Amino acid sequence: MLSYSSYILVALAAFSGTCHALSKYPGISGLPGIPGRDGLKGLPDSLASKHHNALAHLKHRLFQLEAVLALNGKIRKVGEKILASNGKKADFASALQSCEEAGGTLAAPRNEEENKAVMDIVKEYNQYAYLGIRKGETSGQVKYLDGMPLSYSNWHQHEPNGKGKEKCVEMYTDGTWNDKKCNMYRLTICEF
Ligand code: MMA
Ligand code: CA
Repeated sequence: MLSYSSYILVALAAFSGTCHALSKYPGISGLPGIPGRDGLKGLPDSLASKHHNALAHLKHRLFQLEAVLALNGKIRKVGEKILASNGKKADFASALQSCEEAGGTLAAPRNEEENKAVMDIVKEYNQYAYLGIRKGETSGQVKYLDGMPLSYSNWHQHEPNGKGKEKCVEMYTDGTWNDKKCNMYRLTICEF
């Protein structure tokens, strides 16, 4: 299933006409991976400036849309991340699946600012949430979903304490973390 963000990327890629160049140039439009005027090498000036204008227009429109979504409390922006919840409680696997189907993944705070942003959503729904963090199958080491070791944590006092039994991680309403069984119903919060 293609997510909305995939459609936008495909549209931008198709429009710029230089798909292979998407990651090569810094992009004066301010959108990472979208070529700026200098990235449109080989195109006639008239076409390149049209593309440049169109990208500037798209960037402005995206800025407006993000502002509307933030105003309506649908998204929360923190650094480069966008956080959002569907308001649903689910077990870990189902929560992760929902996030991935939307083109994101379960939120995993990498620093205090991100942890606070996730906590704000937890507080808004007054529901504990699963984080995009779990213990390795055999090692029991706590990792991000891509297998990398944790670089930031905010464990509640005396956590993690679940040994082999608690392989997932939930966030409490005070923003602290608890290792927890993966088959509970917890709020789904995704990052994009
Ligand atoms: C529960 C469970 C654990 C947590 C303790 C804290 C009794 O177990 O949520 O994961 O560590 O509470 O008291
Ligand atoms: Ca625990």
